[in-house]
Amino acid sequence: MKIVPAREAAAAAELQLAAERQELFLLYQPKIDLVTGGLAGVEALLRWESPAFGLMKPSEFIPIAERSGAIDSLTDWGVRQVIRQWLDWREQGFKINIAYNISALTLRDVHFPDYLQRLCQIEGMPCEELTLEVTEGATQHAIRLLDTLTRFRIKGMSLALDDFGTGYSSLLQLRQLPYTELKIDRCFIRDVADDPEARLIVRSIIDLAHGLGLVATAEGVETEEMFEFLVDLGCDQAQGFLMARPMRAQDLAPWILNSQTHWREQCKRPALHACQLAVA
Ligand code: G
Ligand code: MN
Repeated sequence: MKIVPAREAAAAAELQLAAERQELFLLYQPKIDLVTGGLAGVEALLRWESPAFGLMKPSEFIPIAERSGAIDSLTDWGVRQVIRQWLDWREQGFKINIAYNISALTLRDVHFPDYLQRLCQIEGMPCEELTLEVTEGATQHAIRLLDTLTRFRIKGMSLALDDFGTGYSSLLQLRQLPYTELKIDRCFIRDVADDPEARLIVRSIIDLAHGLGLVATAEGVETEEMFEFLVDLGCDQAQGFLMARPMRAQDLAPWILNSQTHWREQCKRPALHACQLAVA
């Protein structure tokens, strides 16, 4: 028998039932298009609040769900919820691309893309409106994932490589796997305004993304300064607390209506840091 710490075993048992007990919910965080200032899409972020464990962080409960097998029911709940949410926004007059974080374990199943496509077709959501986010750690065995990832692309879904720059086999994966978007990890973005070396790295990642025909998205954009540097560096999209914290679905439409003019203005601004960039 596998020995697991008591907390993990208890959490795993609870997780298996979390979906049917309605303890799961999704928060949505906007991604801004840095050329137009418009909404590029949202990332759906899974949250679990249980009576026994309170609000447990995804960084804790996702690995437990992966080890216990509960991840399948979480993923199934998550993608169904995303599809329902897309349709709901569509009814309200918004067409919003939704990105969902997919576990490495789910990606081992080459039939998952077909399943997801069928769900989309039954409900009436175009596959093009869906982005799957994959983390680098998850993609260590690039070749094994090629089949599944290619199937998503054939169906028209987009594929984002999440937290780029923190893994070790990222460059090989970029060459071998059919990603459409590269999300620059927030640890590089954090220092982009203060540290010329961080800026150089971010600029190189953006160039790399563009060279490979990928959209470059900055994660963890928390200050105006970071935002301005990213605009100047030619980054395509930005996501972070500066624009919005992850929010409940019902808060997104008001957020769009309140802030779209502001972000359009921000992106129109002249490049304030052009001189600094030249000497960096
Ligand atoms: O690995 P991934 O990019 O999917 O992680 C998303 C997580 O990052 C979410 O849980 C979200 O709350 C958090 N997050 C989003 N924007 C910011 C930000 O600007 N700063 C920090 N520190 N965390 C953020
Ligand atoms: Mn993500």
